[in-house]
Amino acid sequence: MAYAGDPDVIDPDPEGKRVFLQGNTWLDHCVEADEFLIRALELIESSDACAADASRDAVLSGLERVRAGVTKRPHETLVKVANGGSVAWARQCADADAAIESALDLFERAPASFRDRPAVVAVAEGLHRVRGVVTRVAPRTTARIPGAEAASPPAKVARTERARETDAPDPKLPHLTLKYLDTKGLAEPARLALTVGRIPFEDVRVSYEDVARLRAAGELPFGQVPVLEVRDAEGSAPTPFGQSSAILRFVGRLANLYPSDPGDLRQLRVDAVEELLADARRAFVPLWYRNALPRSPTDGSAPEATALDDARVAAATRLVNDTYLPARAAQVERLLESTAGLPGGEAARDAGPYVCGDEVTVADLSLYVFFEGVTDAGGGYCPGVDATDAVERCPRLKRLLDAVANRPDVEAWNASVRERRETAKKAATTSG
Ligand SMILES: N[C@@H](CCC(=O)N[C@@H](CS)C(=O)NCC(=O)O)C(=O)O
Repeated sequence: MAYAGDPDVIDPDPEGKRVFLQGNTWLDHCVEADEFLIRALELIESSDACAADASRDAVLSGLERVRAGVTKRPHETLVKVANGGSVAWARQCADADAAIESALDLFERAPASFRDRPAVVAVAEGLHRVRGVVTRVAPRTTARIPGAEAASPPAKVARTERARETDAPDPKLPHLTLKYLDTKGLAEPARLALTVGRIPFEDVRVSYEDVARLRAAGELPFGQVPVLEVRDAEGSAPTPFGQSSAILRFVGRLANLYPSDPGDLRQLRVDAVEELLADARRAFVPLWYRNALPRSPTDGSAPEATALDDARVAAATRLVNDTYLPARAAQVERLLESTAGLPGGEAARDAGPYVCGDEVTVADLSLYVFFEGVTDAGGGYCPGVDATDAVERCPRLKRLLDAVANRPDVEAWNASVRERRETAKKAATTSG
């Protein structure tokens, strides 16, 4: 059967079995698909097993073509479809589909030692998904949905080095200003996610007096920091957004460090970590504020009626060190031992090192910030708290924390913050 009435074009879905996708959903799939293509390119380029295959170069250029024509600029291609370019578009998709098939064939022919590697299995599964959703379904995309023109795709910032080298910053990316105290605390995971994802942002450090001023000026939606101010690329007035977890998920999606595909069970792993850390932090309230309640969200004061005496603060500190934190560390270790929601199963879990196998996510950044703050590695997050021994008893957690700490982008970020502080200190000494 001819496709769209054109006898030259093969119908990519002759039996009409595949789903129609709404344009915006399709954009999301394209962004995800592009990520798999990047990983496939990197795998093939770096593997000795593929070097010997006669089709290698053709496969590489085929996959680059799929990226350039279909997945890297999905919004443009969607507009092409909407403008009536469906015949040429169908042809391009059929070509892209063939290129992906060649890549999968190359994997099939490779020795088992390569083919069975968890990373290869994951990429092959990803490429099957790209075929299933993007390159075969695309010609049937319902492109003329209201608002599809206005909806730009999520910023494409993949985590791989290749993507970072080849993708110029997206000019449509919003301008982001993240305001928080000059500590790691609740904003550091978001700062790290933006850094790892190479999303430009303004890192503004504020004092408690600044927080009070911002609160009085109505610039803190929930009366506290962190606050993320977002301006669109055209430079609109900034809109402030509060709550660290909401901010982290938002920037995590921008940075491609948060599994957000519908039905992707890894999201549950990532969110579970975030919630567990929020639970863990709640136990610090009596230690931070010497109070049963946290600071008042209306004026930042610590309520006198619920102030704690030294004996109670000491008892709370002991419980946190001896019971609460070791239990939280062990719970994270159990999550890292489990394969629930993890594509690639036990092999991916054991290869690790992250919550979602070999892909770093915001959950890993949060774990790193939290445990660095309560161990020898950094310390000082909460007075009197030390979970060094508890972490030592959790080998998978320890491996994860080391992996994040040793990432070159995280090391570079830490060094730049240290340098910024030293420069500020010197400036203060000179002027004082
Ligand atoms: N649930 C909020 C808690 C925010 C919060 O407790 N912020 C503290 C700093 S960690 C703050 O703004 N303290 C200053 C004040 O309350 O005056 C979040 O996760 O963002």
